[in-house]
Amino acid sequence: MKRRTTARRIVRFAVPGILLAFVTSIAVSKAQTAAPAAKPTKKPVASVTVAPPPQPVALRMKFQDFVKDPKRLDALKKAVSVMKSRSTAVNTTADYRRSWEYWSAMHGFYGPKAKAGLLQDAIDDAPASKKKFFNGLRDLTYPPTPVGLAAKVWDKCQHGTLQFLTWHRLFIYYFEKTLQASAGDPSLHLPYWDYTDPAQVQLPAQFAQPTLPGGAPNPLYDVRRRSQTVKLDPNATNIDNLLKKASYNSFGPELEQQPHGYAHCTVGPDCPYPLMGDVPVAGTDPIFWLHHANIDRIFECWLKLGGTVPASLKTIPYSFVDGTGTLVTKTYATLPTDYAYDHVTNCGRKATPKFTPKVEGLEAVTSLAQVQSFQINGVRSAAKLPKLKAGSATPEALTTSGTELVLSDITLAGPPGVLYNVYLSTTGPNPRKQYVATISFFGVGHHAKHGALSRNVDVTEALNALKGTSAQAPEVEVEFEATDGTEGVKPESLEPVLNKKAGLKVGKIQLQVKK
Ligand SMILES: [Cu+2]
Repeated sequence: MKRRTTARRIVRFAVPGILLAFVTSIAVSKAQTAAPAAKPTKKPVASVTVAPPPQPVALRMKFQDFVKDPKRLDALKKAVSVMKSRSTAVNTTADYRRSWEYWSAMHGFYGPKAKAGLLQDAIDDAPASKKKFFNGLRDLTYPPTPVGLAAKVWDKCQHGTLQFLTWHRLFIYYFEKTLQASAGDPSLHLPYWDYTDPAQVQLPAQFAQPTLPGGAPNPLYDVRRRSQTVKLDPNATNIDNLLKKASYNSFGPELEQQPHGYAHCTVGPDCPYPLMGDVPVAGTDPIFWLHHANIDRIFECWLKLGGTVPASLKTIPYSFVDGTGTLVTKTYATLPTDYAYDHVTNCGRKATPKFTPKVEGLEAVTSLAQVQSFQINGVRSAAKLPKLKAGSATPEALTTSGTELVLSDITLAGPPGVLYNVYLSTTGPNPRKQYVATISFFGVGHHAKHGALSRNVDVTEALNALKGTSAQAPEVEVEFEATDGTEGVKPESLEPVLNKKAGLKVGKIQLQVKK
């Protein structure tokens, strides 16, 4: 752990590669010259333990910086291409364990023994317009040998649990090892798609072209997306409020829902449909890995602000295969780190203050207003909240951090066919509204009887904006507007894709303030 921290600190002060190499070489040469200079002792010791020289740390870069060196992009393409070509290898070989299909299966798969069940059942459940997105997929079975290996590593993605961030950190680490081995380039590190930057919300062009300039198929391309020019909504990818969350138990699930789940469903073509919108096959789209590298980077940003991982999560063993196709088992605490992200400070659009980590459940919460059992019907619904409670908490709630909108026990009987933007708005003449969140349904599944999602969004700034110069707390509504995830979509335009039988219900809508 200590070495990791030191290495990252070096990176923070010496981001340019040459300077970094220079600093590292100084560190190494100091270590080498320090040994002979040590005072001779009268009693010679049998062996001297010399600390290993610091490992050079390579960067996981923003994609737009990564591509500035065409060699890096070529290495990524080569790795993906080699891994994809191994998907047809005999399934008992090390090559198959280093294949694209095998790595996607670690996240999830379809097949007789899969959590997701059979591919055909999912196709049968899908509306006609979504069936083509299953093209090219197949049911998988566990390779018979090495005995038990695949059962240890397949179908293991953690969604909807507190292990979401820790498991995926290890998952992309060993994926990166496989990329490096496949490209024959140990300097290759996963770039990340930083859609939190409003200038980078569009699917990177390098993933959108079916063929390479020479005419060969582009390994980064896949036809099974909402579109090849899909643009995330910059409102939905703003992580400023997310980064304020001071406890892991509220940060992790919120990050998982948004931007993580939101981006899955928007690249989609929708949830739960392949590739990105469907957990069992999401890892089949090359953009999945750059998306998850970004989620892991946001996690790192939050750790740098003061966030901490609960001790109980640090020692859970997870199994993967390494770059040679050999089983490896590690925990969050024992994961070796030979990379760093290029940007892990000032990750929000506005400066985010450092915080003291908090343990969820120990903070006193005051309810300001609540509505029980609200049905989201059609493309627009609004839940009028009772007048915000008078009392000492209210003015404080609207001016300091810690006012939250909690949407708990969100349930649904089937996929809604849309996502929902959530706004806080004033009522009466000249209503004003503020965007606060997007609800999406990644991981809810094809046979969802019960979604059991919940959201907890910091709305301090939104409420302040609605309050304006008024001394009074405004009366507010919570509005739900259907969206396909992209910016500026008219909810009414989504009537044709809306599933009227989705039965989407929010068990409780509550505005609350933490003291
Ligand atoms: Cu994901």
